[in-house]
Amino acid sequence: MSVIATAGHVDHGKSTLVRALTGTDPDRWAEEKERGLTIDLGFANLVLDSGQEISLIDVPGHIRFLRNMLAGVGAVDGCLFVVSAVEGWKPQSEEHLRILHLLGISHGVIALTMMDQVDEDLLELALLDVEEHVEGTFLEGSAIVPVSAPTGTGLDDLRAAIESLMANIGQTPDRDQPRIWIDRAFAPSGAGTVITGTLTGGSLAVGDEVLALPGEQTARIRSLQSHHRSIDQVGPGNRVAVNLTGINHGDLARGHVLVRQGQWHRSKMIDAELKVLASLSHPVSRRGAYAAYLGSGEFPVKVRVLGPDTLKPGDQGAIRLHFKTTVPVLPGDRFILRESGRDETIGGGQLLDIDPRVRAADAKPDRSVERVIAERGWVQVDEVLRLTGERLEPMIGHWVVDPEVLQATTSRLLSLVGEAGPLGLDLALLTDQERGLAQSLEEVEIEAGRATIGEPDDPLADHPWVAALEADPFTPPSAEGVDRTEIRELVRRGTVVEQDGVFFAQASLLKAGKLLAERFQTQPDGLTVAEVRDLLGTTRKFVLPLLNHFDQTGQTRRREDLRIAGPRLPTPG
Ligand SMILES: Nc1nc2c(ncn2[C@@H]2O[C@H](COP(=O)(O)OP(=O)(O)OP(=O)(O)O)[C@@H](O)[C@H]2O)c(=O)[nH]1
Ligand SMILES: [Mg+2]
Repeated sequence: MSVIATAGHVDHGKSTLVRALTGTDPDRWAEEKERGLTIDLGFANLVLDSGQEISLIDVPGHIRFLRNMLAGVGAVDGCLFVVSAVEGWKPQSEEHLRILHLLGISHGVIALTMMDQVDEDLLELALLDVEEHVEGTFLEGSAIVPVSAPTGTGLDDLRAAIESLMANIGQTPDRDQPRIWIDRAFAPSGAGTVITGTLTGGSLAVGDEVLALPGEQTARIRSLQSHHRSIDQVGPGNRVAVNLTGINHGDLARGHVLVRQGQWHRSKMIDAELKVLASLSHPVSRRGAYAAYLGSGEFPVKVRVLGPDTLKPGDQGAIRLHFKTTVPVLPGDRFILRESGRDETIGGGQLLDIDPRVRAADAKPDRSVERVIAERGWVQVDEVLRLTGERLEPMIGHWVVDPEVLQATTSRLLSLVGEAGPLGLDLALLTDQERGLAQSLEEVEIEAGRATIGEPDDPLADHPWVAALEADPFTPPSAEGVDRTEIRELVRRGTVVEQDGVFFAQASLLKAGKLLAERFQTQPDGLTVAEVRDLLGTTRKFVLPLLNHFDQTGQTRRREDLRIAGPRLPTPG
């Protein structure tokens, strides 16, 4: 489903056309205004021949109600542009067209109304007049359909033109980030609080909790209506009436917003692109009282031109907007800028950076997600969604990180863990980001909440020569054929011990020590070399260097021909 707004000069027949097309008379709102309803915007459903149903928003054409017109066109997919064949192109035809263009609307059909009031020649002139005025705009090439509301002439053609227009309008994107700019809030008797607006960005369902902004109040959806039918759930791109519990209708108004909790950044300062109307008679500077029109809202703002001091008519540049209240927005949202004092439309464009970090003098706003990440270093993906509308895959934990910052954090973390030594670094001392990073780095090992630099793969682990030494512990094989550097390293580490040209595995020496200790328990006065040789089942060739080693390391002591236990002898067994 889609939403289309009328546009055009006052009294050119917009409301009459809506009534003729839909059977709904926008005038009936007048009566409802007496009961506290607004009548500035009218709403009607148009059922096309295909059965497709679209919502029509009827806007006022009078310049005095331009702000209501702006509230009506903030979230529409296309326009039904109305020009009277009697009066032709008028100032509000021009202004409405400019506004629709600045809002990024790119689809429309043109109805040339009151064809019953002109002859064929005048109708032809009016048609050429319109064609000329829309040249170079998004309406160039759009269908121009002459109609007469009272006689019904042309209405079928107009419906057909709207039908083919709808075929060109894409689906409203569903980012699971619903937002409704409220255009009406009221309290029908016995029904609590009801708001209406156009839902974009995602779906809402009965029972959902919503957040009302700027009041920051939560409420629950009691029921939903679209096209006057009750529904359980509604998708983006639809006009909706939402019945809310837990909130007073007096706390809600046009320009307020319903969103889901946690999904939206609230901005007070926004960098935006501004296209200045070429028809403006003066440059745009920081002086002046401005109003920004966003969604259905009108917001007083201060404007600072970024870069040059002023923007000339027809220029496109960047500005920084300062709001008095916060607004839930995303880059890409469109706005119109008006100067309140002179009551004139200045221009408009799209929001670029909804949370600028760089001071105005240096700001070069764009919609780049990379810039948003680079300016922050580490950003949680939920925050990226709030700041850009982009849902990124997290790189580490819940975070995405700028490549340079990642490198810097990685080397800092590695040296911290390295300095902590074999005891390791307490993970509790790290930030959430560093902890996530520690877990993701191959070099870092984590055990019991502490991070250490893991041993690199040891080429000397499970060395076959050491295995051979251990297999024959007291008659070990020689070092023949073993790489000399490897031998040196194994000796340096203490895995292998060299004594008098004989190599023993450290494990073998420990074994010998334990056997000796055991024997000394029954023979404390000492053992001869021959007795030790027999105990270990070896020969003099090996037992002499072994005992020399034991003497040197204090495991045995020499007493004449005997060896007795030394202070460093291992415990038996
Ligand atoms: N004869 C004739 N009269 C029309 C036609 N369309 C509108 N009118 C009359 O023109 C007058 C203005 O029509 P509206 O529909 O109120 O005009 P509008 O564009 O909605 O005006 P605003 O909402 O104030 O901008 C009304 O008296 C209508 O009856 C038409 O096709 N033929
Ligand atoms: Mg009207």
